Amino acid sequence: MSAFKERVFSGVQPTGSLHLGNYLGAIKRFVELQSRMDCIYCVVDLHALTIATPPDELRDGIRGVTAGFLAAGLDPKRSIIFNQSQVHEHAELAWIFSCVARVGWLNRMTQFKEKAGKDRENASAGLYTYPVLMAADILAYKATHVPVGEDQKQHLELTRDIAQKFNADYSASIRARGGADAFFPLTEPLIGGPAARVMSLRDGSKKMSKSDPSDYSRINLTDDIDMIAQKIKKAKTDPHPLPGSAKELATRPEAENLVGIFAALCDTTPDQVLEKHGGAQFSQFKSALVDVAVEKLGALRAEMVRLSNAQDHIDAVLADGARRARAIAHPIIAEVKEIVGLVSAK
Ligand code: AQP
Repeated sequence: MSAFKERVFSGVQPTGSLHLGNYLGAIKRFVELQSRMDCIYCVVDLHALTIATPPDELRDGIRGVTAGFLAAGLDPKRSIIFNQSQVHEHAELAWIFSCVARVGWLNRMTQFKEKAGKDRENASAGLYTYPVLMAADILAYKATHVPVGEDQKQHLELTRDIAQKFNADYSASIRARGGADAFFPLTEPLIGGPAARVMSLRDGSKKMSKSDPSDYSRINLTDDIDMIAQKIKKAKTDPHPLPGSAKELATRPEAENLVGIFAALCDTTPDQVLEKHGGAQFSQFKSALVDVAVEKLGALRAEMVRLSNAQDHIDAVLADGARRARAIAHPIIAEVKEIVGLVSAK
């Protein structure tokens, strides 16, 4: 049995508008977890600074993601909901971790390569060290479980590497304090289900993403019914009818994506979707998918719109969450400082 108390942590960047990939791959699963575990959900606004964002857009984005959390069903009484920059322990631990992580580890991060593109020399240093801050976000709470989409798997592995190296480098200091051998847990990623990687509606080989220049590549959680219907109807497909089993989707990325989205929205499996829709032409299947998407996302969108006029409420939720988050992170970081040999006022 692990010596660590089970605790969930995850974050979402306030860049651009939330989309179906963020919802099915992450936020919907946050909601499922809050009834069985202690959960901390963070709007990771410091991460958003890694790519230049106009200040007003960033402020709106922070409140917009918070509204998305609440509209999706996160309960601020049960879960801790806050924005990262209100808890300075994240940035403090990130610095200590940047002295634990190796440059060679960061050089292997594929997300940096994808986001920096060809102009790597001109990317911000923050974009390069982003996964170190992410490790600090998680370990500032000694979180044991992190629900994320598949794109974050490599960053979670780096978090485990940092925890392991910290535990090993400072093992004598950790033991001298009379605690367990390991100070940080080796956090488990919670990745899975039919929507662990929702793909672009325009190209089944690319993940659905906020930064895709084509708005038709994604369904935004703020899209209205007509827009959702239009985007699904225009989604790229192939000329064949749907097969009878999920195994037969392996070479058909666009079909696999739409079936996966259907399954995730209905809390079922791709095989069960195909039991009902196998043999259907895409025009028929897309109509059924529009009905499901509108039914499942309509109420969420309406609540997001309502909350967009409730800025004081959103800010109060974030302030209360930050206070509760700090109460957990502060003693952990104070102990880290002692372990590494920093002197603090008593
Ligand atoms: N397409 C996706 N399918 C499944 N899960 C996804 N996530 C993101 N895209 C998909 C998951 O959503 C959570 C929050 O993501 P984020 O905003 O923190 O970071 P991101 O991966 O950078 O999101 P985007 O939309 O792809 O933004 P850009 O375009 O800026 O790169 C994470 O758990 C992520 O796995």
